[in-house]
Amino acid sequence: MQIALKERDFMKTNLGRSNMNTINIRRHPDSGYDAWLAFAGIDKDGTIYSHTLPESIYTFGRDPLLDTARDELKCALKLLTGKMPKVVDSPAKSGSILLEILAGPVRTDSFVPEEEWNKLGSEGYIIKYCNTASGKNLLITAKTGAGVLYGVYALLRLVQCGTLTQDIYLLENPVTGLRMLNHWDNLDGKIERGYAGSSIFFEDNKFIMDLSRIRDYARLMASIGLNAVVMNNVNVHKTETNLITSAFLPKVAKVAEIFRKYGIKTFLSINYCSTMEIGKLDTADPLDEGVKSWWANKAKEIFETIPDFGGFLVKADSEFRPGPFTYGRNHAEGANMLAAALEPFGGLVIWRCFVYNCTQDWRDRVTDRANAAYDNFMPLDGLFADNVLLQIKSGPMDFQVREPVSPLLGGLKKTNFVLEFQITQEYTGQQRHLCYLAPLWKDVFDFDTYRDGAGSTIASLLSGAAASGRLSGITAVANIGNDMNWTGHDLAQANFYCYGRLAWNPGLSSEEIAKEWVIQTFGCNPHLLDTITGMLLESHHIYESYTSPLGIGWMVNPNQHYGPNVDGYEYSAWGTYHRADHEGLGVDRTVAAGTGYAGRYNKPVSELYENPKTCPEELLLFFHRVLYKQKLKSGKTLIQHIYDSHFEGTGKAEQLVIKWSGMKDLLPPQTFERVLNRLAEQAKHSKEWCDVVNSYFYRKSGIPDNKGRQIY
Ligand code: GCW
Repeated sequence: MQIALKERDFMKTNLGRSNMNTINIRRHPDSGYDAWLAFAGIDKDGTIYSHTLPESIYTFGRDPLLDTARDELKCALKLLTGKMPKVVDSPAKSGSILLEILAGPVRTDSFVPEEEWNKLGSEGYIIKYCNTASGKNLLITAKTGAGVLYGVYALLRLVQCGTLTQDIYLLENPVTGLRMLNHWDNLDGKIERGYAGSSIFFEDNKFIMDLSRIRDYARLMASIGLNAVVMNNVNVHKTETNLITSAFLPKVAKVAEIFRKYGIKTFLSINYCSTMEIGKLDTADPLDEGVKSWWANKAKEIFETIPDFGGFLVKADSEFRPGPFTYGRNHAEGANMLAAALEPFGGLVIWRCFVYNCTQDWRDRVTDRANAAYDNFMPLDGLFADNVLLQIKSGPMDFQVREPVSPLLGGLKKTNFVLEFQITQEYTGQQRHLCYLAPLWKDVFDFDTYRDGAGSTIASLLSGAAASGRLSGITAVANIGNDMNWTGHDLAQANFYCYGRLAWNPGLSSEEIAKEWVIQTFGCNPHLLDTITGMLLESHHIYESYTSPLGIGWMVNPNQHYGPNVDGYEYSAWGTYHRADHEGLGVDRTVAAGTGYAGRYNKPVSELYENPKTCPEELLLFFHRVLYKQKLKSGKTLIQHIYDSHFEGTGKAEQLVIKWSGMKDLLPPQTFERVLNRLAEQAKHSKEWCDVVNSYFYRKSGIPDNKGRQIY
């Protein structure tokens, strides 16, 4: 089977290859539905890469996930090459792909020596060629069916990216055991902070009848290594509280069955007050015996219906959700009570740390929302049960375009944690603006917390936990909905994709992930590859430069969080202030004179942030109050930096439209139009941001732009 990768004619390949695979993938040419799993096919001319792939598949071992892996491979190879591979019952001849589960390196004919096998984790895989008595075969070995499945997707990625060579050797393990997506979906079908249509799980207070879309979603998740899902919103309202009752559990089980086929565990968000709302108790006190036994029985009922149920995600005592505080109990007491109920069945409690005072007086300059998660949870370090993980947002505020990394992540030493990102672009343009989030997330993974001395990056804390047998994880709020292309903005699929790739391996670069995604989604035309990759890589910086400056955040319209409103949250109760006046802006979070937040970090990070001279400039206004006339490292004054970055940002947003327009002939027409429309809206809207922010600060400061550009 000759693979030749080349500049693709998308219309031809997509339209020409429908309906011909065993797992019956729906084909929606030019709709974006197939995302990076289009396997759009490979034409004969214009080869930039060529490789001969085995034509048959042989499996060794028994596991439902091995069957999934084989079917995925068959289907993808058929789509890529036009030729259906044979499934054979022995690897007698050369030219097979061997998919094997190797429970132990004991087989005498094993192609994986013991020391290699020992390096494999439970979800890892090895891809290599091996010489059998009868010839050369391509091997994917893992300890589990899940490992083989991830190996198959990795192989397909290599094939498409042109990096599968005859001497390929790839041994990969994920950095952490729990790689999750959180959906903020409500049973009525609405998605809190969703920008791509309605829920794929629920509508009209019921489960959606047609589950095929969930299956296709599970494929997308598994293909990038994700293995856990929470299908309902962390804000668990009245109807959703019933998801753990017999009215809904059988349906949850049906969905869990679909996810299970792709190695994905199902979790539910629960209402902390369930004992009162659906039980008949008059308390939710975690130390009450009645409450404990209610949850123990509930856990039993759930696991009887879904034996591999993952556990509960809990938002408690946060943004008006109930929690243990009502009963004078702390978060450890609340979480441990649930953990005890789930423990006999292997279930987990994932307890969110997004706990802060959302009824703050804006006049109060002592209370600082940035301190809240740290101050609430650090005193409890070491008090949580082994099956509890604290879910910590990546920054101390709330998924702003720029924030420091949460000091709680590098503070806790004796508590399991899950790092939380937000893929859905609540504060980063709501999937109407292009904002590729990999660079932002890379900064988080690479951040050195100094928890155990230099080199204690977030990525290493995660891998260290995994190596020492402790639970750890990464999660993110999903950006998908029932829009045909999943994410509204076609290019926002790159955020879904890069999230999974980074949750598997945070060491990948933003650029290599972007390239992988572009090739698999749009093909490998060099101009297209360079241009789209370039657009993705510059997009976060562009968005940041025309929105809120130097880490201060917010400045958005209240509630919906789209569009500029500099004072939108300035006189509100949510604890998110920029404190601008006629002389300057920024929040003093130093230990010496401010809210003391900088001191929550380990040394030397705390010292770095404490001092405005060493504080990274992109976070300057987060940590310090700065006068408009003060000079930055660039030699510009703060006010001139604000003007310049906003004008530059909006100019670059206009360039994105031009860059995209130049690829009209290389892209499928509807995809081209959809993205063009979004980019045009972004360009227009970036000007709104630019003019509102610049005018605001011009009016506050009275200092004109030294380039004399129009400010209102
Ligand atoms: O940023 C806020 C969002 C809420 C969300 C909350 C959270 C689900 O605006 O919509 O609630 O974060 O993370 O719990």
